[in-house]
Amino acid sequence: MAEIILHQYATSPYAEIVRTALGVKGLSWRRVDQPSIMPRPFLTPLTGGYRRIPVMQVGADIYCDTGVILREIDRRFPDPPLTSTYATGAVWAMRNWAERAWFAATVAIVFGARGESVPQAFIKDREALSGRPFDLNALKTAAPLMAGQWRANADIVDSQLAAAGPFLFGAQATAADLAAYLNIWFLKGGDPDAFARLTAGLAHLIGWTQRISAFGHGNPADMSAEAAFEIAVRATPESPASSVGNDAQGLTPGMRVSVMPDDYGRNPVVGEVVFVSPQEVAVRRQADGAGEVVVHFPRAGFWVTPAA
Ligand SMILES: N[C@@H](CCC(=O)N[C@@H](CS)C(=O)NCC(=O)O)C(=O)O
Repeated sequence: MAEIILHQYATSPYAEIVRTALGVKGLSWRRVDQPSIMPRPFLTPLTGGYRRIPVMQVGADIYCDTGVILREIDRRFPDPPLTSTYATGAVWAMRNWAERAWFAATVAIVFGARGESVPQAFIKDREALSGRPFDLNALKTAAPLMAGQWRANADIVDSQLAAAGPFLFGAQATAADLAAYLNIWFLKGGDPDAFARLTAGLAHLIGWTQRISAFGHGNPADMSAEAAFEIAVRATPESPASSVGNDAQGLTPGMRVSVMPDDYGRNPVVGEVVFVSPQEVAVRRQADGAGEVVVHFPRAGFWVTPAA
């Protein structure tokens, strides 16, 4: 089986979700360090324009967003599972909440605390990504309000752990645990004082944090971006599974569509649908210099529109 290649950078909190998933599974994988700002000349041609991190590559199949990456890792390596037999839907719902609603509070606190030390090039890059100015004063004003939000969200996790622990849905870590941990990892690294203050007294959450970090990252081996690109050049995309019918938007294989995130970094990726289900859409496209690739996206949080 082709190996897992993760395009990432060390300080990316979303990449930490995937690195930890690979740790939960005890997998060997290839780590490609990408710059934390654009350009990414050996990655963008493979995604077709999607610009966020992490991106997972398996041969000529490219997976964008942790939503589809976690599902795909679980499909390929089901043991131990990243879902729970009695709460599968709740696992994914909690994942979506943790990586969006809760993370918005985490980002505001961290950048409010560290804004002055953020390099100009990074600020310019993220302004282009979000389409909004990086307003340090607004972040500083928001930080105390967001502290209340952060604690409310952490308390949800703590109470769920008290009821169902040692992990959020029982004996094993799921996608929900990993996405919730994103907020812990980023706040702890970005503003340790706020982390100590906002987790004080949440004994279940603190114990759980240690259990998750103990999973580690599996066995990564470094690979250059050029070498990963060469792998895509030589590989053929895997044959897609059969699509699930009755799509909400009437999508079927063969349609030409454009896919983009609905929140930020709305760079459209255009291709021909090869697989569609309520949770995934995959499109075939010609990658500049790498031939045919198939790019996979989650449905939740992504817009699919007809393309010319
Ligand atoms: N919902 C996405 C969010 C990914 C995301 O926002 N990643 C950040 C880095 S942690 C990013 O891409 N920032 C801009 C960049 O690195 O280009 C996911 O789950 O993968």
